[in-house]
Amino acid sequence: MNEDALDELAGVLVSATRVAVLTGAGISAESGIPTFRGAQGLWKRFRAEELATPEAFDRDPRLVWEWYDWRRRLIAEAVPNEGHKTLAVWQKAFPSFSLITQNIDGLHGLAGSADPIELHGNIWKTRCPFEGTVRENREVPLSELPPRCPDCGRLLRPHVVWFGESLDSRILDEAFRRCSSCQVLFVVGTSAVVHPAAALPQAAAEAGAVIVEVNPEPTPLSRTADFCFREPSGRMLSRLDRRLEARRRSSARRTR
Ligand code: BJW
Repeated sequence: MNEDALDELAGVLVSATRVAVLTGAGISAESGIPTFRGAQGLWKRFRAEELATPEAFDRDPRLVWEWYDWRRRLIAEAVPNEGHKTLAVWQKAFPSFSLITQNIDGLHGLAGSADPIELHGNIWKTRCPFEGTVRENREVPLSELPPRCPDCGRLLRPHVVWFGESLDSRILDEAFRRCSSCQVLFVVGTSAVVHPAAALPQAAAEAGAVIVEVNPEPTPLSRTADFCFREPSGRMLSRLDRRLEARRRSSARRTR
């Protein structure tokens, strides 16, 4: 399945020094976490505007927190898959490696990736909207719904980015910087429709990076990607890693 393309890509990677990866919900699908769009996606069962906007939270914070509490339970039972694990290994395999994720599930960190750039926040953190304090909270299920700030007693919110909210500008600038300076950008398991994250591959392409899409389904990015692998990311990334290792071993033998 696409063996020639896999080989060609391994050849590109063997001499690459700056590699970046943008991940989306699809990379966690093989860990049992539902994606947002598509036939089985969360947005088929739930309305985004009732759960993932600041207006929804102002209207009914309890409902929004119940939804996040349910998702925290699902995520707490999940473990990183081959895709997360391969990317954690790649952190040490390239002189410069950047992992940028739209996911809030924390599975990249659990797999061993150090400091992934989390564009949309993290479900295991709460934020006091009044004081701005961000705290880790791993309680499953939450004992208080909706939870309150231990300092000021007002309602806490999940530390995530909802529709209509701006992303943290320092985090977003860093993501654009990494994408604009990499040689190869992997775009893994994202429908590539949510902005501004969806603009990152464009920035990388304009700066001359090789764009690699890993997604069983086509996306708006597919037309411009240099490589498209239509398979689950856990399988594809571990296959590519084995191919890359084989290449590295054979070039090490040749230089001995
Ligand atoms: C597999 C697989 C396997 C399956 N292996 N793959 C410019 C143009 C148009 C609109 C806008 C724009 N700028 C801003 C907007 C508005 C909006 C937006 O982009 N809307 C679009 C939907 C049209 N953006 C915003 O509001 C952003 N804010 C912002 O820009 O502020 C300034 C501003 C505001 C308003 C107007 C203008 C400017 C904020 C976006 C925040 C997104 N938040 C969410 C929820 C986070 C918290 C939570 O999880 O509860 O983030 S929404 C949801 O979508 C979540 C995800 O991170 C994000 C992206 O989804 P993702 O990861 O791509 O998942 P899916 O499900 O879409 O795709 C999964 C893919 O995996 C599929 O393709 C499958 O095929 C694949 N797959 N199995 C590999 N095994």
